[in-house]
Amino acid sequence: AVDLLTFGEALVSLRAPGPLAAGGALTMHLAGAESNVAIGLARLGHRVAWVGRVSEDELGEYVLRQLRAEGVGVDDVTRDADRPAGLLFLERRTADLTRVRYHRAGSAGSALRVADLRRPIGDGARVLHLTGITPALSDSAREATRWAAETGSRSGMLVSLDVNHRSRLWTREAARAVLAPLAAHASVVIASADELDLVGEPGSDESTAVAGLLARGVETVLVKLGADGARAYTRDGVRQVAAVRVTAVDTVGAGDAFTAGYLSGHLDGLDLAGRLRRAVTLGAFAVAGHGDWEGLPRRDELSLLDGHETG
Ligand code: CKP
Ligand code: MG
Repeated sequence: AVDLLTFGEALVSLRAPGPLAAGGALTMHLAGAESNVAIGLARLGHRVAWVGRVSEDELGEYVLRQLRAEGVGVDDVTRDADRPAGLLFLERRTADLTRVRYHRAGSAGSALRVADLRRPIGDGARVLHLTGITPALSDSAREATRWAAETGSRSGMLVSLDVNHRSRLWTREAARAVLAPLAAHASVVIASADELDLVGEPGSDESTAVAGLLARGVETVLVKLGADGARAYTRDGVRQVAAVRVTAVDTVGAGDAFTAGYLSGHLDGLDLAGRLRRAVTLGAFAVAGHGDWEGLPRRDELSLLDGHETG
């Protein structure tokens, strides 16, 4: 069994240097929150598998090549001959202001279904990582995510859920109706501060939302605060960690890097402080480089930012 299993939609991201409407050369990248997490862990030497549906054409081939090149297992990926690759056009205006346009409705990735997950989930994994993006893609992807969360937690995997609300895919109300029940199957819930009420009661503040999650059996709630670091809540209380200070050039992918760092620390048996330190370290690498995951460290590079102050 692998260390970490994750599934979702990997996208072909076309990045513009400035406003999309101004044209210019687009560069091609692999995107997708779950594949970002998978790559982050694979770079650190963990055994990782990603599952999803990719198009039968050269764009699907590109997605698989990138994942293989990063050491992510793709044995259970399904090639979908009937549907196109999901695309994302991204224009970056400042380091932390990006606009995305999806062309993913009806894509191969959105056709994910329970049958695609039976074998890999049956094979087991120490950690099963899900995001709130996948259930927004289609009815079958929503059912697949629900099934995976339930089956994974029942069979003793550590289930982690990154809320990752995408307002271009669904409303907060629609997301809450799906994600709040999903969170009850998770051991680790990861959210930015403005996403917390999507896994709790509408309008609930941080402490109420966290208390609700802990009462429903979640062990750790991680609240990402961007340049301010993160807070981790457990039954034992709350612990705050500062971000590692770097010059940010591109914040997309920071959340996925944070998640990869936290889960890597878990797999290595680190205590909460060590897991959080690795999480903010990977977050810093992600924002310091361009692209969602290209700048993420290999294991021998983890200490590169050690001299950088936090706070
Ligand atoms: O929350 P993050 O900035 O870490 O996530 C970025 C990813 O999957 C990006 O790769 C994009 O493709 C997406 O989130 C998405 O579907 O929006
Ligand atoms: Mg995110």
